[in-house]
Amino acid sequence: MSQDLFQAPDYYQLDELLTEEHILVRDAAREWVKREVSPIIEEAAQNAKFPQSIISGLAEIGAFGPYIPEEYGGAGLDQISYGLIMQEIERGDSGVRSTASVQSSLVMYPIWKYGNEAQRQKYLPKLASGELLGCFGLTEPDHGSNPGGMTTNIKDMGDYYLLNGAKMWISNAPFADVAVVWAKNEEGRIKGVLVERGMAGFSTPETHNKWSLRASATGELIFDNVKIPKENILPNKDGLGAPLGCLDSARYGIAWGAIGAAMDCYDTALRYAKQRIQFDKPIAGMQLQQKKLAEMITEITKAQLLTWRLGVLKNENRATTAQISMAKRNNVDMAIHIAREARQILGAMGITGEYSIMRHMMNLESVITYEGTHDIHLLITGMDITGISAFK
Ligand code: TGC
Ligand code: FAD
Repeated sequence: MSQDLFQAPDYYQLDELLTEEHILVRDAAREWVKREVSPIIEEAAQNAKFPQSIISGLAEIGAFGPYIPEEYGGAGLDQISYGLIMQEIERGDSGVRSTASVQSSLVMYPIWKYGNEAQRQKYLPKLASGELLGCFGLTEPDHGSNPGGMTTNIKDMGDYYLLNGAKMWISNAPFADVAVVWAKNEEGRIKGVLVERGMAGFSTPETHNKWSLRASATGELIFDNVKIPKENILPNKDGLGAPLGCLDSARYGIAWGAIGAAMDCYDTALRYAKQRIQFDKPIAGMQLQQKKLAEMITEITKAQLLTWRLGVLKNENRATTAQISMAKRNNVDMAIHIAREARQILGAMGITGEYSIMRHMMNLESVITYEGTHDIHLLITGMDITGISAFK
């Protein structure tokens, strides 16, 4: 990839809405991405290889459990800082942000919120430092948008549970040390189960041939009569609301992350358009290209405002699931449109790995599908404003 010359757009001077701490945290993540992610990410994506070397750096910038209390190894930051870290990481690559999202919101969050003190002490500090990596198993081969239909199950055997079933499309699965797995008990109630690598009957085959999120490892979780010690069940919440509560936190991070990908595409296209001469003048001077660039910065600015406000509500514990859905849906859609327009501004160069745009565009095809598809988030808004569910 060519040198990372990224300059973050801030058209409405939104930095003035941030605290000194927010800016410090954001700038540390921004510098780290420039130094450690940009130089290696294109090759990692081309080779479909997760760059393990960045794990310790992610931990150092506080990307593993930004809002988890410091007593458990987290960074003890607020929700806007968490969002800004996700924005900066996804500016580098959505797959790297995926690793951080899963670790923080889908593994550390449920252990912190639904686990007991022994589980928190055992796992959280090691997850925060990157010594342990985690994954989150909700989706199954036959249950994607409808996780409530899951068939993965636990059976009480007296001294232990027996876990059977399979999960699919699981980020970080191939190398995760611990999996937070959602399974039904004999009463049909969904429970959180902590499954550790090495347990007999547990395997994590990698999913190959992806054109998207190539720098993130995706895999299956297969449970064939896995003996689960009783102390590995999350005791403090069950039902579908438990995994959906984790998704609220991860979707919030994705809303911020998508802005990062969009900012990178816009910034790259703007710089290219100013330098690329056709018909004896920079293409940035052509009305059609200005329309694209002007619409991009407008959409980025609207998303920045929406998401900052959501962060304020989240800090006050007032952000609703439907508000988070709206931001995830809007921002990912905004980013994917910007990636497509930016790609066109670069002409043929836009399809190469010399620039980040095509990689962002392909990554965003996963981001618009995972953590609830574009359609599902629209239906969540529809249900919220009408009071009628259109899912079933
Ligand atoms: P429904 O009847 O609406 O709800 C069931 C129960 O859950 C409660 N609830 C929530 N609780 C907490 N937080 C939320 N966000 C909640 N949403 C709903 C609800 O109140 C109810 O509670 P109770 O006590 O009455 O039982 O459920 P439904 O079966 O109709 O489905 C609703 C639907 C479709 C919105 C939901 O299932 C959904 O969001 N589907 C999308 C699935 C999804 O997002 N999967 C993501 C998998 S993880 C992933 O993709 C990680 S990628 C990570 C990365 O790499 O970055
Ligand atoms: P389906 O649910 O089969 O949907 C197919 C289409 O039907 C979609 O367009 C959808 O919008 C539409 N549709 C479905 N239901 C309705 C409805 N009621 N009304 C209208 N339209 C509907 N999952 C995890 O648990 N953990 C992970 O770490 C994880 N990581 C992922 C990483 C990647 C790279 C990808 C691609 C996926 C990952 N997922 C993960 C899975 C992801 O959450 C699911 O793919 C997603 O929830 C959609 O499920 P599905 O693919 O089975 O699509």
